[in-house]
Amino acid sequence: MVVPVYNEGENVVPTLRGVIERTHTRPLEVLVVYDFDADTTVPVVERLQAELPELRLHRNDVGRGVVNALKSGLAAAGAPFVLVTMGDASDDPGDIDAMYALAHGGADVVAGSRYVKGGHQVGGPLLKRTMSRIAGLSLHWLGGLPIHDATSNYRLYSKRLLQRVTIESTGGFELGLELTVKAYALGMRVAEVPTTWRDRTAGQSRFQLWKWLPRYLRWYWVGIGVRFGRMPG
Ligand SMILES: Nc1nc2c(ncn2[C@@H]2O[C@H](COP(=O)(O)OP(=O)(O)O)[C@@H](O)[C@H]2O)c(=O)[nH]1
Ligand SMILES: [Mg+2]
Repeated sequence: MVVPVYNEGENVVPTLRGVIERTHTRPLEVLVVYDFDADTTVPVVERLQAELPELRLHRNDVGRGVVNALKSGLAAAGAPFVLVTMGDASDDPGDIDAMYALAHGGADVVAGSRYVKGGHQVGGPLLKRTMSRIAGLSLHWLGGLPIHDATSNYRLYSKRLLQRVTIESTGGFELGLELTVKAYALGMRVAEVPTTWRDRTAGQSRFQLWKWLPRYLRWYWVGIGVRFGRMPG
């Protein structure tokens, strides 16, 4: 598992306990990916390691920012399947076993999906939520993507996929959309599990909607184009 963190401090504790205690897949390695040594999450994780040996601290060596943290973590992960989950307790760890079962059954991307029956999104800015929902549902109904939520970053990837594609994302969380669209374009299996995403209750979101929107749109149009025979450039 790869968990990006930016000054989460104690906030990260329920996430890390949750992903380790509520999943049954073993062996398990959880990489907590931070950008700089003074990050407040680091001492908290060091303390928790005594109790949860699955935890590893991984210093992002690609460059600051969440997309670099994710790239660094995905490259460092040695397992055949890698789950990305947020460090602010926004993802429900109770869904991981079901996601893993689908990946084990052959899916190369398993998305935690907020926009299907049984899935929910609680809190967060209205505009971001609305755009994310429209993107997910239109990629499904127009683009033929087999899942309904294209933009969540609560996703499980096969190492097979990660080794086959080169990550081009440079902004932020458009990475999840990029990998999903590329898997779809390559004819690899993309599956979903309903999930509930909850906005953080402590700390601040670092999501940059306007700055990252053009990068999301790039992958959005590639995804829509797959059905009409255009491959990602
Ligand atoms: N390493 C690293 N992690 C980050 C950075 N920005 C955000 N994160 C982490 O990514 C996760 C989700 O970030 P957040 O800002 O809450 O985005 P939101 O949930 O979309 O509002 C949290 O675990 C953050 O700590 C960053 O610049 N570097
Ligand atoms: Mg958040």
